[in-house]
Amino acid sequence: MQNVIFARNKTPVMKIHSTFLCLALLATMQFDADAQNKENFRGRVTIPLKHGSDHPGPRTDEAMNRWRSHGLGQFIHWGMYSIPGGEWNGKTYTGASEWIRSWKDMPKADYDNLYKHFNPKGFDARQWARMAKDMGAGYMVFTTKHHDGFCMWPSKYTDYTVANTPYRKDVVKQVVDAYVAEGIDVHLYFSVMDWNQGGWLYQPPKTDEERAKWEGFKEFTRNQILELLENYPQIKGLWFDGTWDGSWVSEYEFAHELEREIRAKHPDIIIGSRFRPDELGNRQYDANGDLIGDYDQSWERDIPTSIEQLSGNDWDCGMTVAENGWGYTKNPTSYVKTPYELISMISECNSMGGNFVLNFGPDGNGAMAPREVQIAAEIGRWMKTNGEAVRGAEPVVDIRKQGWGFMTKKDDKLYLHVYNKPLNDILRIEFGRKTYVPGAVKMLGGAPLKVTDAGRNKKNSRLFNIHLPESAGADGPFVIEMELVDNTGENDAYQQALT
Ligand code: JFZ
Repeated sequence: MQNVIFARNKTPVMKIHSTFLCLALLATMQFDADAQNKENFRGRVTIPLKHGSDHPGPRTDEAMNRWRSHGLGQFIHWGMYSIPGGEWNGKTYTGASEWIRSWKDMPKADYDNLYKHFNPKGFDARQWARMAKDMGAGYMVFTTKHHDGFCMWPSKYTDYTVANTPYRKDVVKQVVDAYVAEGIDVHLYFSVMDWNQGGWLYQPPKTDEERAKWEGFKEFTRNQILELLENYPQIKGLWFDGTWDGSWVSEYEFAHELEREIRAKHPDIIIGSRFRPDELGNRQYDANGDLIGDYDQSWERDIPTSIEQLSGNDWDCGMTVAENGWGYTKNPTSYVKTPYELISMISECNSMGGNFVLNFGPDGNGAMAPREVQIAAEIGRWMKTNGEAVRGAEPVVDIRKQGWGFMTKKDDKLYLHVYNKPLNDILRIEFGRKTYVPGAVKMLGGAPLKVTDAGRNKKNSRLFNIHLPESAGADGPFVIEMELVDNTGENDAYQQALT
């Protein structure tokens, strides 16, 4: 029997206490021998957990179906770090710009006084929302409080908020109202780690004094989260972050109780896998490999190589435009992705059932960076023609993946997202025996395409050639829509030579 339990292909769960493992092994030894021979047993140990996954398997309620259907979202990181934009005193910080406070070359006092200068004359939430709408985003995630602890809403529980800046107005409210008015769902980002509230600890408290402060911090965190729910009841989800340190990881019971409280107040709310650990210290996936929360939040700036890696779970992929950094960065020191690359990531994530959430970092004055405005416009242009292959589209698991790109589907429509156009202008598609044959085929936003029968292969799969016009792709990536016609009743097959 294997003793290492894999939460998913990527992360072996190592933090299983040995005493617990022994108990679990003893328990499994009492299994009837037949059970061990069952095909699906595969040596998996099921550990009884009080604070593991609350719903193994995806949620299927309307709110979750809606979230799943978005396909494309917008992330916005906006806070006091947007003022320096990755530079201070003429020096450039090569780390993520929203982490600049942790840089040795920026004095803490300088950072902690930035809020006194926050007066973003260029901030217009309705303009941001229109830009997101034109880009084709179905939802957005906004940073209410990042690790620095600065609150973009007038929280009652600290003075370190927008209410005490020259600007004074509630930023979160403006963002929520503007996006909701555009029909874009809003999720709020909230960092549990807080560098400003004096009670934050990295490790569990050791002294009485630390314990008292830490209890105060937990209450403060609970108050702020409930305050956000109370102030902005229109939100659809909470996107938690800063939950990786030992202090919070040891609070599995408190965090679980708080999650229950949030859900009781806001029954449809969507919460990702980053909020709370199980009682054995496993994060994202519990000791049994079941997802904690409603969707897998661990694919950050990363895309799975196959849908199997997701074990059927919902997921999102938060992506930065530069390689590193979410906040405004005057001069990125890392590679900046092109619109083409980002569009291909939309297709790639959607072909595996994930939402692609592209990050924007407006500057300290509230203006979107010109490079990001340009990217949003290019994506919007692509989405206008091809968005139906993203919004509400599902991954394809019963048609073999082919090298020209990615597939999604919706009802009886298959979408072929083409990124590698064959030099002969012939796109090959293979349908397994007794699955489908093509019906009408056309370019999204374009003309019908000719399809010819290309016979069968050794497996008796049916092959079809889609004939592309030479001009296809001249304008960027394109999507072919193909009606799928049921072919499960086919009787034809080649007699293969017996070998
Ligand atoms: C966190 C933040 O530190 C960062 O500034 C940004 O807000 C981002 C969205 O979230 O960074 C993380 C958190 C978790 C992982 C990676 C980066 N992770 O689980 O791989």
